[in-house]
Amino acid sequence: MTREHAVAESTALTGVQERVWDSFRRWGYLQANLDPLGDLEPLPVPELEARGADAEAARRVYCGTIGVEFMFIPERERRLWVQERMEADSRQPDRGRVLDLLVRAEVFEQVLQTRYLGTKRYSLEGEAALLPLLDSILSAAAEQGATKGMLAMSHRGRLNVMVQIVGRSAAEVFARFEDVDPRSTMGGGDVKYHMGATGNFHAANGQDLSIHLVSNASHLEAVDPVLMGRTRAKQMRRGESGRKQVVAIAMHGDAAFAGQGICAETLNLCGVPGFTIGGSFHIIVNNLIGFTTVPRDSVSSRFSSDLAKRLAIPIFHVNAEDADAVVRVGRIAVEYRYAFDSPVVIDLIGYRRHGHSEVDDPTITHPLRYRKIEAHPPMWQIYSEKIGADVEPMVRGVREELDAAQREAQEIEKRPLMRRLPRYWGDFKGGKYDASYEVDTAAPAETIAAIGESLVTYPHGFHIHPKVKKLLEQRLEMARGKRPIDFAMAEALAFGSLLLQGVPVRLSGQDSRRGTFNQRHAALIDTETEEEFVPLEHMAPDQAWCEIYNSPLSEAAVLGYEYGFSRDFPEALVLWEAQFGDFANGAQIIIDQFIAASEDKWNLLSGIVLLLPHGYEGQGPEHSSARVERFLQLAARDNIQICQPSTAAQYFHLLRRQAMRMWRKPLVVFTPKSMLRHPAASSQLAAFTSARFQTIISDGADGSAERVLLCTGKIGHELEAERKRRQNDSTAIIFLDQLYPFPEAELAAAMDRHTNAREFVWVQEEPGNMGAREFMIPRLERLARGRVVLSVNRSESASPSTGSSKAHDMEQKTLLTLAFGI
Ligand SMILES: Cc1ncc(C[n+]2csc(CCOP(=O)(O)OP(=O)(O)O)c2C)c(N)n1
Repeated sequence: MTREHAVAESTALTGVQERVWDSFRRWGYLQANLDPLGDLEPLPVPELEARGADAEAARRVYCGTIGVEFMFIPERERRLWVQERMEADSRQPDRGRVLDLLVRAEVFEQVLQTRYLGTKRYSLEGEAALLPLLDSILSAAAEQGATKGMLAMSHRGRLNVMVQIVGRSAAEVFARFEDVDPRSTMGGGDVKYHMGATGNFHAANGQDLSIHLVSNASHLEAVDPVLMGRTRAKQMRRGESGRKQVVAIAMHGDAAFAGQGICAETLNLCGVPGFTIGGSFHIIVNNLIGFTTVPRDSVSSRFSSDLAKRLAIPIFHVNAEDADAVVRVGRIAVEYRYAFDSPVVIDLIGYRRHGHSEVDDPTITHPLRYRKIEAHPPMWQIYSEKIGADVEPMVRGVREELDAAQREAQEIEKRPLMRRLPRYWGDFKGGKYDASYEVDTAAPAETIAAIGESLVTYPHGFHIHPKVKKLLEQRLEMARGKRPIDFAMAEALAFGSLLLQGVPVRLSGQDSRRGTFNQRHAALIDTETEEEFVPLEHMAPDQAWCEIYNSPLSEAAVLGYEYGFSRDFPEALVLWEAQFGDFANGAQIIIDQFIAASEDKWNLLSGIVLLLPHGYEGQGPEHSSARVERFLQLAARDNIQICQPSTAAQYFHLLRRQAMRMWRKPLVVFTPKSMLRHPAASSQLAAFTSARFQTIISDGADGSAERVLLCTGKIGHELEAERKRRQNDSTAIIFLDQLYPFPEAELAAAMDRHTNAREFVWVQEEPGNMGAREFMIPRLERLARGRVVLSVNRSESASPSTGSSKAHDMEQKTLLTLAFGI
């Protein structure tokens, strides 16, 4: 039956027949034959008890080896689309190609098993159909205009995918089992089944797709948003046709997909304009087990894929042992994605032939299932019997090929599987900081004035909010040097000047367009129409692109996404803003596993900027601290930059420095809240038109001070005010605007200039077990050359701050009193 035929027929169905078909369309997947081992039993569904020709026909379509969930999609057009595809005859795939991949998948694992017994490889056996599925998706995508596939997956089957899909040679992968010279990776690097890889995939139509398999952290699913952000960046680089050209395929474990919240967060990005990539493919490599835990204990519903039902996207369950069906589903998924710009989920249900890894014995926990698995033939055998192919010569051929590759592996150089970074990374550097990277970040006064004009310009007839109008008028005065420049204006000037220089800017965060503290106003809103206008997008015809988005209320997925974006747009200033820095720990995995460690593990750089509002202002334990201490603990070998600019001009230079230096390192910025508009933190125009970012700001350099207070951020301004109040002229204050890389030489010189000083006092708002104290004290002791080093801080505490604003005020007063030595 052709599709047209089916549709024509279905329009002629009677009401009763229509109801029968409808029941199967809606519930058929619950009785589909999805599990090769038969453990996933059909669910009794009264609606499917109908008998008769229509019921039988519908049962054949919807209760075979494909079960599809799509009737919950609100758009009728989409439901009909899936229905038509399902009810049409399927075309037979290239079975020779499918068999070849099935054989390659399993023989590859067997060769690894015999040659490297006792090593973990996370075999794909039992899910070998993943390869024909990927082949089907990539081949169909090539027909639709795709030129690049971005893949992300965890451990299971990764080595296999690297060879059969990414196109790396088996010898290269084997070489990693031969182990490397340990001196080349001491303290760094990563295990072989997490490394990224690039290569080429030969699609069935003869076209080559470039493939990139994203480097993976062990933390399951954390790579998902990174994949999406990277895909968006690569799409943007290709312009209009980018979405057509670059497709993302995320592979998930069944236990991980159900359990890890980041999957939900990432899926939720798919339709949001600032984050969409025109639909991603999500394959659940579903072996119905996670380590030793069966679905009963890892998911509260029947399918691990149920999470995806929060979105209006189709979910295809398919029995991995019916490779023809698997290939068909892959093709339908691609056509759906290209028709509707929508993600698609494919739940590939198979089994896991060995233990979690090959050194793990699964019969201890699941003796019955594993007895069944042991007696179960491999997929290629089942498929070759089904299609009547003489497979033995093929198996022999592949084995000989792999044996030769294994011999070659002992000889070849152990290079990373990334051929080389894309050309756009050519000019950028990682590694240790070098002063030669510094650039002049000042902007001419005319440029500042011109940006100021642009920032306050909006279309004729635009109804501006009176409060915003006033703010814009003030901004114009700031740009003309008639009033000190505050933090928000400094940021707009940094963005504006970079855009005019051709540096793109992308910022996302919760409520970032207006700004949590009503400070940014990146988008002006017409009070009559709610139309939006972003002045930074309209400064000059040849300016770079500017994207400032309100993000969904997620930290992990959004930061992961922006980190991913920064990986493929090194020339752009890419920023993620936390609503309050306190919430950044919702993205701790991304910070620990990617931002802090990716250069060390994978030699991959990023210039991502984290804007983390920080400061003790009596707003309670979760609106005070961005956890300075955590970032400092992550800092080593110049892997990240940790800064707290104390003035607006410092912020301006810091942002410009980040984009203009060729050194690409993540930058963590503790940004102000109450200081946003505070005169003490505002700067004169001259500080923008000259100078650059200063790692420390030191006063009292005449050497007369007896006591030197060292601090970072807001408390420094409070110390200055207190000093003034006390008319104290024997105390100097040094602000550390950069905590890491630690500005040792500058600080040592500043401290040495205080020849009369007897005490150096580290002053922080945070409790003693938090903040920069533990990082600073040993360093200050070294630089103090025998003079006394003290610290003033809140008492050690389990939570960052008090919940009482009055108690906060008292504590703050005490800090200031102690700082001045009473
Ligand atoms: C966030 C996180 N928690 C725990 C682990 C440890 N771990 C590694 S694999 C695994 C089981 C994963 O099961 P599943 O997602 O079904 O994938 P499979 O290994 O079966 O392919 C676990 C718990 C981890 N890597 N990451």
